[in-house]
Amino acid sequence: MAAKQVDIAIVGAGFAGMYMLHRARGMGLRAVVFETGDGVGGTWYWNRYPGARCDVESMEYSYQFDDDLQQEWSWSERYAAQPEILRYANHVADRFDLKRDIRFETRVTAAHFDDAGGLWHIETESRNGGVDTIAATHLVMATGCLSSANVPHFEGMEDFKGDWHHTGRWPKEGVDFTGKRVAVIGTGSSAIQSIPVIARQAEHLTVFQRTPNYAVPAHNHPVDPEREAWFKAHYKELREKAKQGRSGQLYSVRDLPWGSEPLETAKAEFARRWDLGGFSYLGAYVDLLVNKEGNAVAAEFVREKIRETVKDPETAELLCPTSVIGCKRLCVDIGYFETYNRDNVNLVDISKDPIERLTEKGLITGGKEYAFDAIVFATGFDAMTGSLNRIDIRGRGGLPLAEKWEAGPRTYLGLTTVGFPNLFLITGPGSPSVLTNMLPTIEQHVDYVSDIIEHLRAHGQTTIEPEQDAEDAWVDHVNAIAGGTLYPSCNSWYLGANVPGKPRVFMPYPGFPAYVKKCEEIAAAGYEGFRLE
Ligand code: NA7
Repeated sequence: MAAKQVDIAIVGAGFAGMYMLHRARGMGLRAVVFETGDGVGGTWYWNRYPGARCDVESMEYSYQFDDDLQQEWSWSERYAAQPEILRYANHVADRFDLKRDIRFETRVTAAHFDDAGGLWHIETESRNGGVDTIAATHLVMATGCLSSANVPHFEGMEDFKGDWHHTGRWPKEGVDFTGKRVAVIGTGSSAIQSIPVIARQAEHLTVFQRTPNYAVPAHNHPVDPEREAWFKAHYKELREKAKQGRSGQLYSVRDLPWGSEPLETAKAEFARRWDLGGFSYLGAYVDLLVNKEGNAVAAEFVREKIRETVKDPETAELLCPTSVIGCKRLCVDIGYFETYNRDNVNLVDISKDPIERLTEKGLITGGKEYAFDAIVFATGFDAMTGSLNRIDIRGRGGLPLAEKWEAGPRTYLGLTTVGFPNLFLITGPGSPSVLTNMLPTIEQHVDYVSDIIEHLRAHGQTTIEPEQDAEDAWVDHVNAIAGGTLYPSCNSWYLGANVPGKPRVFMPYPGFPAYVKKCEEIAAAGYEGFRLE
């Protein structure tokens, strides 16, 4: 085998890329990982903004493929903060000696499938501008669902004399806001996490809100050593139990539909779950993302909490979301609404008067100029497809992936796409991905891809590609399932609605845990819906 040819090329050294590399090595494959950053961690490498934290509980947000690993690692808080998750990623990379096969500071710019040779030809560019190529039998896109920063293209961006940063591309050395007038644009999860922290440091903070968001309290606290010991003693059962839940997490989702209890009981259940904190709030009834009436009561309960918390009634009303609760990913906050009671924080509603432009001093909205020393764009990501479409990926006959997906992504199982043989998308569009706990979902996909590769080798085959019928049916199925829920009712990044010009298609598959069973059945039937050669 030539030095510039591998069995498997992996793009991205986040949790997906790292585990894929580990599995590939275990199968004796020659593998290489390309990573733009200078370290592992993916989303946790880039999202270093103040207050960045996982919204899945730390004891569940970890790998489970190695029992020694899960036994030896200790999380310090109920919800782990970014620096700790990044330390965990590095711990894993060092423990399994992964870094020697990761080419850091190397961006994959193109990947073209050669029909005749049956190989992927991959072009990379290193930070110093060096261009390189490599051929691979299998190409795994472990590029993450939230990796491509959505930086708005405001007129006058270059005129602004202060500093601006996007939360998803935060400088490694951190940003000191002491004594500064700061603007935060956006009120999604990143903003909701960073606003309380920035407010404590900055001289003044102005938040520009286009759409308010629902947030439930994290009630974060240090991990109790006794609970940790119990959890570790029962990891196997707990991990299995989590896999039966609709989001791959342990929080309880009651098997009760809305309307099965009197309204007062329902409100008491919402209050109980509010006090528990986190995503469990939406598990009060099994159908809260289907039943409009139940959803409206759950939403009103949160609005009441906002009105109770925020002292200025006008600000409180502006902070009250009106959409379906849960159709955007529910935010888990630490003191977000309370922050608006501070003297140095104010909220500007830009729902009717969008930001017109940036200026030398700050920005203009509603005909008024606001002056700042720093602007934070908490404006989210070109989710799920952004990090794929920005690479020049071409399949059979030179077809660009971005062209095939012009009207929205089309996949079979969210893992593969017709015309792109041996290309695997870890947690790709059309898979449960972001609607679940990403770590176990990543492991399920990586294990599935590994099984496919083993199967091909065992049968003397080299190529796998989905059948057109199977892909069409899967896309229809995902749309039908999503269409039967309240998810498509608001402008979320699940739908691509946050990126101007992006096709409005519900990208994740709201079908966990049935999805895993379906994958297993397909494999057991000799990879039904795939063509293996
Ligand atoms: P989100 O959830 O996409 O939030 C982005 C926010 O930025 C949201 O409030 C947007 O308002 C706002 N936004 C986006 N573009 C603009 C422009 N041009 N002008 C004003 N406001 C804008 O991203 P996050 O990073 O907070 O969270 C992403 C996920 O990471 C989250 O769901 C968790 O899973 C972790 P909009 O709502 O579109 O009106």
